[in-house]
Amino acid sequence: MGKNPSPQHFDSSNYMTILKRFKPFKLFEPSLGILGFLFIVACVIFGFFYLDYRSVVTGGGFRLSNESDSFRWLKFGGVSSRSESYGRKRLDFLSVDRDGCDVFDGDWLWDERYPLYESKDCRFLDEGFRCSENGRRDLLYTKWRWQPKDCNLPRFDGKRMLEKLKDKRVVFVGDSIGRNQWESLLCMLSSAVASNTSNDSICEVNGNPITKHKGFLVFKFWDYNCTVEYYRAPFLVLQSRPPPNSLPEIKTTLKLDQMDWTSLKWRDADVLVFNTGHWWNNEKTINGGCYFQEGAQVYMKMQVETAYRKALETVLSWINTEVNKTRTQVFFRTYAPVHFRGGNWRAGGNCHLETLPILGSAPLQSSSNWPQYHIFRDIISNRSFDATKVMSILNTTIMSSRRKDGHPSMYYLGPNLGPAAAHRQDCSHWCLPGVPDAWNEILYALILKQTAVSRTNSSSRVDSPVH
Ligand SMILES: *[C@@H]1O[C@H](CO)[C@@H](O)[C@H](O)[C@H]1NC(C)=O
Ligand SMILES: *[C@@H]1O[C@H](CO)[C@@H](O)[C@H](O)[C@H]1NC(C)=O
Ligand SMILES: *[C@@H]1O[C@H](CO)[C@@H](O)[C@H](O)[C@H]1NC(C)=O
Ligand SMILES: *[C@@H]1O[C@H](CO)[C@@H](O)[C@H](O)[C@H]1NC(C)=O
Ligand SMILES: *[C@@H]1O[C@H](CO)[C@@H](O)[C@H](O)[C@H]1NC(C)=O
Ligand SMILES: *[C@@H]1O[C@H](CO)[C@@H](O)[C@H](O)[C@H]1NC(C)=O
Ligand SMILES: *[C@@H]1O[C@H](CO)[C@@H](O)[C@H](O)[C@H]1NC(C)=O
Ligand SMILES: CC(=O)N[C@H]1CO[C@H](CO)[C@@H](O)[C@@H]1O
Repeated sequence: MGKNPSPQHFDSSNYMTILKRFKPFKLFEPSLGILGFLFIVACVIFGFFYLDYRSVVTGGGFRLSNESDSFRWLKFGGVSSRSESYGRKRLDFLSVDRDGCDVFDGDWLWDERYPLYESKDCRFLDEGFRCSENGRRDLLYTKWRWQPKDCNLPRFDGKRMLEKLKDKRVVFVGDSIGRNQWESLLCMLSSAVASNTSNDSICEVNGNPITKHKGFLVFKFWDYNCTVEYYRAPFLVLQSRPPPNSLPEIKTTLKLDQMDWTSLKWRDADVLVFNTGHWWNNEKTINGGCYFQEGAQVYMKMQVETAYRKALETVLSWINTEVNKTRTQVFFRTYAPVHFRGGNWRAGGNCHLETLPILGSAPLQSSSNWPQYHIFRDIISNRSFDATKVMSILNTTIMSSRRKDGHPSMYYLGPNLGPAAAHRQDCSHWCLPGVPDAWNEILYALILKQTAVSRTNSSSRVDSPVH
């Protein structure tokens, strides 16, 4: 494609002189003429395609900085079915109909403009997510952008998001993968206001440092009066002491019919992002003396899957009855897949040799690996309960399952402790910058979209202009 012959070599005067030189071949003259003409037409069409392709690539809110970018992009997106789908012009997600584009159906594309921030510039990150600082050498994993098949996401703009979130509370509730996503958003937003370092314009409202051991942390962007909060509630439902006179092996119980005790603190948030899943296994429950309880009854034999179902139903009906949908936008992020190869996390499973995502139509990891995802899908597909009325689903499981390259693997200890032993890898959390940034870019798009929809509906409400 780079050797595009320039059309002036084939202009008509050249063509005439060529014809004059080859007078003896008069017999072929008409066909030569037709051939020449066709060749010129082909060149012109080819030229148009080339230009059009560039305008497709540069249109729709995505501007690639220069030519080398688009070639690199081509190289990585070279599977033919993908090239076809990328030749089609996509609409902006914000301008298509509400159901016009499934942003979770797409592919990872190489993009030189990524990452959105560097971990060394972000003080909100746990050590465990700072992969490159902890010794991970390859940085390819920071360069992939999520591209939906049928539309373009808006490019993330931290200032614009903060303006939307002015005077608002954004709350993440869930396990440490939720924390992963929360820290990602803090970095994405803070890099937008990073020049205000003279005044500490972002801080934890109770003066707490970032540490894994705090049950909740509230960061405030002072210039926007916006807080971005994290509440640790890996099961979402309430874990507490067993009822009196319980069997001695019952150390704690999970009350499947009650929300986590912190729920009062975040019920009235403006944006709520839930996740759960990774703790719903025997290891983190029954094997540790944590049994399931409903009402006053503790079940000694209830399966984890059954308990998980019941807990999800509790969460959904709580959202349905307790959350003011006019005020609060609720998101539920689906299970984030793990990528242990050759065993689980205890049995020496690893992911440290993975440096590329699964691209294009390459086969995905079998989804039977994620019972948590399927149970969630089952529950929200209950017809008598319209989940979409209550919340938006951040359906990130499948897109993330392509990112076997995105985990800390051996690089979750601090820079001074060196890589962890090869049989002790973290293939559950995600390096930052990395995959959770893409979840947050989608969250950003959905928040902007929601505002756009409510603006078109209510004529009385005057929203701040969108830049
Ligand atoms: C093209 O982009 C690359 C990477 O983004 C950059 O290093 C290079 O300077 C750019 N070249 C031009 C001519 O803009
Ligand atoms: C999530 O996305 C996948 C892939 O696009 C799709 O097959 C699945 O139905 C979606 N699930 C939900 C709950 O939206
Ligand atoms: C900041 O936002 C909160 C709501 O989250 C609101 O109650 C409060 O009045 C706001 N403060 C200022 C100074 O605007
Ligand atoms: C820094 O803060 C001031 C006021 O607090 C604001 O006007 C300015 O836009 C901020 N700069 C950046 C880069 O966010
Ligand atoms: C729900 O929130 C809206 C907007 O904040 C408020 O006007 C309304 O009174 C609330 N409804 C209830 C039942 O609290
Ligand atoms: C579907 O939801 C309704 C109302 O929340 C509930 O009563 C019913 O048991 C659910 N059905 C299934 C199959 O889970
Ligand atoms: C918003 O408008 C859409 C169609 O324009 C309509 O279907 C929907 O019910 C409206 N929602 C509200 C809350 O008015
Ligand atoms: C001018 C200004 O934005 N001042 C803020 C500096 O940061 C503190 C909190 O650390 C705020 O209380 C001030 O309002």
